[in-house]
Amino acid sequence: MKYLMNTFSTFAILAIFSLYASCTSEPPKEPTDLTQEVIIPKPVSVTASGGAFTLTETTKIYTQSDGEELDQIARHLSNYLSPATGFDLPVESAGSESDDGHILLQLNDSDTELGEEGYELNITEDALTLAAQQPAGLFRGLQTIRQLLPSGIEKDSLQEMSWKIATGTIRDYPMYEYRGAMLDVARHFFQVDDVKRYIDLIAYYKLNHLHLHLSDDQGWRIEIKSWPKLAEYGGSTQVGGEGGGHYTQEEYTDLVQYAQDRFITIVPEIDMPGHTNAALTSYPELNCSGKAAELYTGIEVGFSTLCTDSEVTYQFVDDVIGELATLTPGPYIHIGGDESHATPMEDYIPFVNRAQEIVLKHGKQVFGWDEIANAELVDNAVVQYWAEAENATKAIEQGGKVIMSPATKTYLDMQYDSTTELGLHWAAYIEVDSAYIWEPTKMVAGVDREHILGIEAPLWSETVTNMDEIEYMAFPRLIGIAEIAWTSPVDRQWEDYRTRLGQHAPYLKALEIDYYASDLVDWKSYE
Ligand code: IFG
Repeated sequence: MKYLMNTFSTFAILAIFSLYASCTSEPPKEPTDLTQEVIIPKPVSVTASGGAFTLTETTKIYTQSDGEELDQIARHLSNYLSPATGFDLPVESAGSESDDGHILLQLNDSDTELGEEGYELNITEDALTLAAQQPAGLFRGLQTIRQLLPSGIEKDSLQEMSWKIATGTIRDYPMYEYRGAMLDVARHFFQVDDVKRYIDLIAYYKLNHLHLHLSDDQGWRIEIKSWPKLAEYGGSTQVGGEGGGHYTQEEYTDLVQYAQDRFITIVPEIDMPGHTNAALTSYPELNCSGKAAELYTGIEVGFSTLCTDSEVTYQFVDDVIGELATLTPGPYIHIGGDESHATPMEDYIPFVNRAQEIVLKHGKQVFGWDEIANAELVDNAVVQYWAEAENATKAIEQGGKVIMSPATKTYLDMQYDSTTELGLHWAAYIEVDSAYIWEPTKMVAGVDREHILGIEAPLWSETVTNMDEIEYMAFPRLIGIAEIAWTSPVDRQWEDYRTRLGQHAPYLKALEIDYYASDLVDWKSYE
């Protein structure tokens, strides 16, 4: 009997295993209809021609126009493809030869509809041609190629499978020129490699700005050579009191370059005059009392202020912005300006006016949270709407542009629902549908399409301490916000998006993104 039971249980185990194996690794379907492929953000237009292009070890990547930038983009493509395929695809300048099965990257400056970041992908059974007006458009097109290949392409180990892409044409370009994410590295500090991982992930969804919240009450995170104690002492702790840290100027430069190589612009923020306790602990002379503040590891806001009637403060602002501007090729310096509850408005306004002039003096454009619209905005100022609609209105009345970051829709530190262990809910609980079902031009009366430079999703880190937690809070909501920033509202419907997001799950798994598997989505469990 015992033997019989052993035989039965062995059989049962084998049966269960083979059932499990069949439902988790269903062979990838032959891609034949390009219009059925899931691409997020959703492209402008897709037409199918019913065949399939096959990537093989003999595929070559050609660049039509000479230039280091195209070669670098082609090498990105080769690097994206090699771990899972095992192919080491060469990059060559295109000549007359057109060997079958090749990939061609070309710039076409007459296709003006594509703009700075648009691209056209023509796929036949013999060749895959990616054309753009600008190099950034080629890089955005690479992300689409990645999503057209089987999800195994994102695995970092060799996958024995065929690599087919459905044939047809994709023509695509973004709605908004500013499509961003913000990472708060002040409440909790994140190492360079974590920030690079975040850059990799936002690049995959065609975002093009990363705003780094580099200073706050709990930490100063960027080396300033003329005020060394800011990072050394002001960066020595974080929320909760364990850990801390800062980026040396060399590390910051490395991050800027890493982002730039992915056509992502870094927007550095030094929050002031409020949210400055870390600076106030580092230098007594920055405090009106002349006495240094204590390090702070809690999560209250609105209790700190620079001493706005002391000239030392403006020397400090000038030195900090000057060093940061030198390190930042992007056009913006973000001066914060939020929640300055300890700064009387009659002091706040002249401070912000002077801080703006300092940014201009160092050749940069002013960027700030919506409260700075209470000051006199300088030309080309960008105001980040997060909470007060009247501030957004004041901004456009002064000719400013607005970045839409409504806390009730885009704050990735908001809990998904009351059971989410991480995050806050002062603005709202934000489930995956709520983060998608909104329209930037309908958030503030009078703030219309022509006033909106773009969209940005901030992730505040009071309760977020590591990369897994960053990914859990950011994904999948950031994917939907990336689509809102890229895709026209006429092409965005929740039911269509939730279906595509569910089918996109194998790519999230292959990328090892620690995403929140919302019950609102039918997450596909096999490729
Ligand atoms: N508001 C504060 C942030 C952060 C956030 C957490 C802004 C502009 C609440 N300011 O959002 O520093 O504490 O959700």
